[in-house]
Amino acid sequence: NDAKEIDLYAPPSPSQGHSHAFPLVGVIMGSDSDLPVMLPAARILDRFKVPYELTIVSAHRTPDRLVEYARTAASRGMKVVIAGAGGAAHLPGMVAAMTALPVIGVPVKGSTLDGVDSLHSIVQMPRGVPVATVAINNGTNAGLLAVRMLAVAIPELIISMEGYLKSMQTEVLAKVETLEEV
Ligand code: RP5
Repeated sequence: NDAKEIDLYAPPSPSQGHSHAFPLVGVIMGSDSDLPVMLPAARILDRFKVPYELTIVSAHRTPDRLVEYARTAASRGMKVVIAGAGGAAHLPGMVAAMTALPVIGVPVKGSTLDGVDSLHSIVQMPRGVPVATVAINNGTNAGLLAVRMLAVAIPELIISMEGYLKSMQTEVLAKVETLEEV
């Protein structure tokens, strides 16, 4: 399936697989074990036809790669970084410390502490260095928030997002009808 096709260890800007040559969004994660949570963010970007790259950047295991990634993200043309991490989740905050781009943090639920450790690590940023934090394991909302950020400068994305909201509404109302028939 999808998880197996992606080369998460590929260099930061390959023009192959799930990474576009000129990504507007960087989707990064601390470990390949975060992939099931981060893949929905990528799927949302696919849906809105937003070019992105997907890769591993570990704050603790690859600190030099983290610095390189964060310091060059803006000059490489990226507009938003989505960063997911579990446990002592320092990745989103450290990226935010080294780039002026908006950073969206995804707390990943680990095998212990239910992801609250990660949530607190990401959301409790010091004054001056914000990270927009979504709910635990909510890669989908991270993708949607990135699209909304890009939509500020890309009017077509506003139209697409309005369509997305409408389709959700239609879906829920169809369920309401089904339930009423029970
Ligand atoms: C974090 O440690 C990663 O983001 C991951 O959520 C967690 C565990 O990593 P693995 O031990 O599964 O590689 O850095």
